[in-house]
Amino acid sequence: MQVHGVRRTWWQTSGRYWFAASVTTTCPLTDSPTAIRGNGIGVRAALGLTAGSTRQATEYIHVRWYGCRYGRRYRAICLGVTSSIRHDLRNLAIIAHVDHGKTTLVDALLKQSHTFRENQEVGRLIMDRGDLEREKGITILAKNTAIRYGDVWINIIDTPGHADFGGEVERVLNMADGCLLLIDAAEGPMPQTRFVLRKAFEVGLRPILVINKLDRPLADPKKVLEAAHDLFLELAENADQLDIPVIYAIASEGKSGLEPESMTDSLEPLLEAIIHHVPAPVLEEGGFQALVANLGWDDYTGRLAVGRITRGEIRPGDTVAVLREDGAIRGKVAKVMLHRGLGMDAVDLARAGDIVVLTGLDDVAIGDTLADPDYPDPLPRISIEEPTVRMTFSVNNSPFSGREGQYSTSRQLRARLLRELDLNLGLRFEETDSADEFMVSGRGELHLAVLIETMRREGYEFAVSRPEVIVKEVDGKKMEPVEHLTVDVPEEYVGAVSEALGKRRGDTIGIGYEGNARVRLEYAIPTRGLIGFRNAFLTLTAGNGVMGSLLLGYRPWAGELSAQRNGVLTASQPGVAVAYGLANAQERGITFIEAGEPVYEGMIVGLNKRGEDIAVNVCKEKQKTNVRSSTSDISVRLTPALKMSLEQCLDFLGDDELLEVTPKGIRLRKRFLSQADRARRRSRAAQATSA
Ligand SMILES: Nc1nc2c(ncn2[C@@H]2O[C@H](COP(=O)(O)OP(=O)(O)OP(=O)(O)O)[C@@H](O)[C@H]2O)c(=O)[nH]1
Ligand SMILES: [Mg+2]
Repeated sequence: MQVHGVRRTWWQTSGRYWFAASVTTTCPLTDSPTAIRGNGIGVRAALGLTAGSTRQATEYIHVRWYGCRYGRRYRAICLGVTSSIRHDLRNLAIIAHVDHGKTTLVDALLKQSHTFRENQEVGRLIMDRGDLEREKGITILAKNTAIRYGDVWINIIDTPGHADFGGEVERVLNMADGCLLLIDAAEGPMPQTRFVLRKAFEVGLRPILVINKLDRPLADPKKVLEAAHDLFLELAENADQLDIPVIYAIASEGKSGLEPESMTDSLEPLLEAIIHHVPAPVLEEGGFQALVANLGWDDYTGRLAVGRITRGEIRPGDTVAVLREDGAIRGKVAKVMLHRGLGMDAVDLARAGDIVVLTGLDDVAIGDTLADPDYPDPLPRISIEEPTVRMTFSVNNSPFSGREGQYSTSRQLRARLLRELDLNLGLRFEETDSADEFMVSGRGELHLAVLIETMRREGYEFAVSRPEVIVKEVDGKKMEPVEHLTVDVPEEYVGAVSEALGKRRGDTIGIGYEGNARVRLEYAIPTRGLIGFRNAFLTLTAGNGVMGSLLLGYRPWAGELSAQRNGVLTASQPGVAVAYGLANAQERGITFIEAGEPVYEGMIVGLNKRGEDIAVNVCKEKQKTNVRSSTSDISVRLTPALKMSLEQCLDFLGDDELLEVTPKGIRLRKRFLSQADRARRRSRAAQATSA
């Protein structure tokens, strides 16, 4: 029989298994949707199923439960019957705000499922394999793994929690049937908790709530549970989603429990909850169909396409239709692989429900449907929220161009950016009037900074402009993105943080005392005002604050922000910086370069104490005289240069400035390098405004 649009829920009560689904077909046994009162046995009897236990019988029944428990009674409508359930499989996504412990929990699950040899040294945050992920200690890309628990393979998708990588979460949720929503027991729900929960509900998932980090001194699991319930009430799209299983955990120690007071030394309670609450996939029959949710690369086999099979089955050698945005093509599958632990195993057959990795399909993009050529039914493409921040990527035209990078031409830069679009769904690319400059938009500064750093390490050199928010015009009105910012700080920093946010045009929308002398402030603030705020916030709170933000939408332009930065010191001529020249520059402000570094005219070498830009000669040597004075031999004492990270440099950039990025390093510079050029531009701009 044909079953469309199945949403399934399994749960267990009093030792019985229940299965619910909303299906838009008629039950062939009853001929029409039938209201059935009673427990599983009643359901079975009403459908005329006689043999087997409750569990076996209900496997075959699609029912839509409406209402809820009345003591131990249930109400349900039977909507359809299907052939089989994949009891051997669960597909699970792990979602949360940044740093609430997702990857640490996956570590513990991998270790406790004996994925590694007894004495194998595997380290921490095993899934964060990217160099940048390891350096920054955050997850950037969503990744799959699979563990075995009893007879069941649990496919786990670890997702990033940082708001800038929200696109990754949206991309992979359609592979899962259920999710773990982690919340830090001390911090409680944060903005990204709301975002990911909303996304999970949108695709119909019923989360298991995991209150993690119970060992933290400020942990208050009761309060966090209440806050989580409020969030569920606010966001749930149907009553089913309010029936929340809760597990308490200390991911870093691999412990979990049903109550904070009864923690066990293993993740068994969590694994049991996964088995019972995450719906087992339905083995849907029919022509093969899978949505490509990820792409990978293997040096031996080439392009890897990753996706969940929604219908039918696939074997090596099968021909599939690749339903692309611009039409269908055909491809032959070489290898069929399934995730097993951290690796993949080649198999002879994969069936509906499996998250499969296919090789042999070269022309495939994320969002394409792979289908049986005889039944080429496309699945909806993955939709991703729009970017809010953009910057230009241009060919490096500084005097040092071509010296430090392997790839520096406009053609190479363009090809690399276009390649990125295949994988990085939250990113947009536009040509500009200049052939040497491209506009790249992303979900936030960090999203773009990660791309810049990745390209730099691959050998590219280029220049980027200051990140700016994407402004829209609606009914002739200028609108800008505004975010809901939540900051959690110790009381003594509230004054400084509110002042800084006020200057950035933040409007307070809430304030709450959290206990333990901590305060939670909530603001509506233009995304513009948040650019560069993360660094300022770390300094203001001496690293004791937590912040997170979530896009609220577009609101009318809030007006200009007051100037955030002083003028800069630029090099007045090319050469090599020397101590004497730098010492002179340090009388004017803070310097960014050390003696011995080559400079060019227009390169930014420091920050002025005052508002205007000035040119300084950092290459100037002390006049040599024949007269030896008592002080001439005393070497100049220099304050060490202030070295800024890539993200700090992006925050620092002014409108008329660029960041030169090469595999060897990064340099701040003026867009127009010669002083004469800049003076001419300034006077032209002044004329234009006065005209
Ligand atoms: N005290 C305590 N710390 C924990 C626990 N679980 C994780 N952590 C710590 O929290 C930090 C963040 O953990 P991750 O697992 O990287 O968090 P994440 O949710 O994967 O973070 P993103 O992927 O960047 O969103 C790490 O320093 C962990 O050691 C826990 O149960 N207790
Ligand atoms: Mg992580």
